[in-house]
Amino acid sequence: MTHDISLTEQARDVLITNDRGSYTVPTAGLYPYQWNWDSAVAALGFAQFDVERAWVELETLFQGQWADGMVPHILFHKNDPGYFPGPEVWGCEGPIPSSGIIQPPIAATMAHLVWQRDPEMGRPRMAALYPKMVKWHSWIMRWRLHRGAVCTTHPWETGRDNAPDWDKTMARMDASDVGEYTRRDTSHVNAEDRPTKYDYDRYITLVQLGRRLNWDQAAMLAQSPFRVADPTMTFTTLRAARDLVKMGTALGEDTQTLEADVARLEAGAATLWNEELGGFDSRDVHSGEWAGCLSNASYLCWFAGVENRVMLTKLRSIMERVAYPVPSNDPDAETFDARRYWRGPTWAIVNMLIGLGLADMGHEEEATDLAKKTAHLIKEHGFAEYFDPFSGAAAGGGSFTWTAAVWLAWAG
Ligand code: 2M8
Repeated sequence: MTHDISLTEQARDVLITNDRGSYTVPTAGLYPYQWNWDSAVAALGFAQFDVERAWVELETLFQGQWADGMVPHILFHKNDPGYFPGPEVWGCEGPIPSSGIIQPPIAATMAHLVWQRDPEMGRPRMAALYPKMVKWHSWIMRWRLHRGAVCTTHPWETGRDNAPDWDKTMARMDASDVGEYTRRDTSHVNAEDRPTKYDYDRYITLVQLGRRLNWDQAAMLAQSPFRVADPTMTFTTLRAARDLVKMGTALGEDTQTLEADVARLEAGAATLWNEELGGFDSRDVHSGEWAGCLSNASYLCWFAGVENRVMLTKLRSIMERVAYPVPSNDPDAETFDARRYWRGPTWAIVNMLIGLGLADMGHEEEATDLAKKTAHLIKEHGFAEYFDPFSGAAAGGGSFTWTAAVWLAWAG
């Protein structure tokens, strides 16, 4: 118990150390800016001991919202040469220098949870934030749907950068004109734990294309080779729609459009079911081809309020097969790599989203088991960015905001 109390203090310290005043960086050095879904989780972490600071985090994120409603994946508040690609590569013109893509829209869900910590104090803050969250949601519904599932236009948008989900799509891309550039990530952490140069060439090529097209969604829809309907974007958007309905109802707003969105997204989620794989999968919109990947995002179905017995059986099995579930890739897959970022390692943030969903859908036993195993992982191996699912060894950056926030809000 004493041990847990000290870990809670350490987790708070991680958040406070990564706090830059009105926003939180994922970790000093490697990620010196405000990342969208990291920040949403940071808000939930702060809400456990400083609700006011939690609201500020979300408000700062939405200060970066573009006029059309898009909320960028990175806000470059203060230039830092330690990260590539920086604002000069993206060439965006939002209210705060930013990237031109999004990230999984979990901010609405996190805002809903933050509000629950102190409903009275939070009411005016929520009233001000709500229309902005609805505007971002509408932007996603307008630009990113394919058969009701939500598409990603860049691997970075899903937050699962080098997941094998994108391998086939990336293999069809030509990145020969990318030119010279210097990565910064591999000067902060072990290159073996990071995406490869092959991947990076394609990430940067897509940034260059977006910039050339002035981040115009209609032009990108017509011209980008990368458009994949995926479980991360679809399940988090569906969950956001449900939470927006709840928040809107509590605020006395008309939620009819959002309710219709829920129905469209539910139908879209069903289109991600790959019968052959027996799981929720990513699907390339251009080729119609399945990725054939069972990832940790496949298990976000419950988070989205989607029940599935086959996935539950698979979850129970993976919880037995690896010491520290849920791995970001199926350990039996050829592409599995226990250390390389989103191709195998376990991520506390995704575990929390899966666990919240399991609890909501009445799977208490699995939810508790996952929270306990995540707590054990953090106790033994610290607030790392991610972990080897078999040994638990820490990987990537240390003193990581979302791992600390997960400890405070869910696992600890
Ligand atoms: C990772 O992504 C960034 C690009 O957005 C990177 O590697 O440079 C991912 O793990 C992503 O999910 C996360 O939000 C970000 C910051 O923690 O790092």
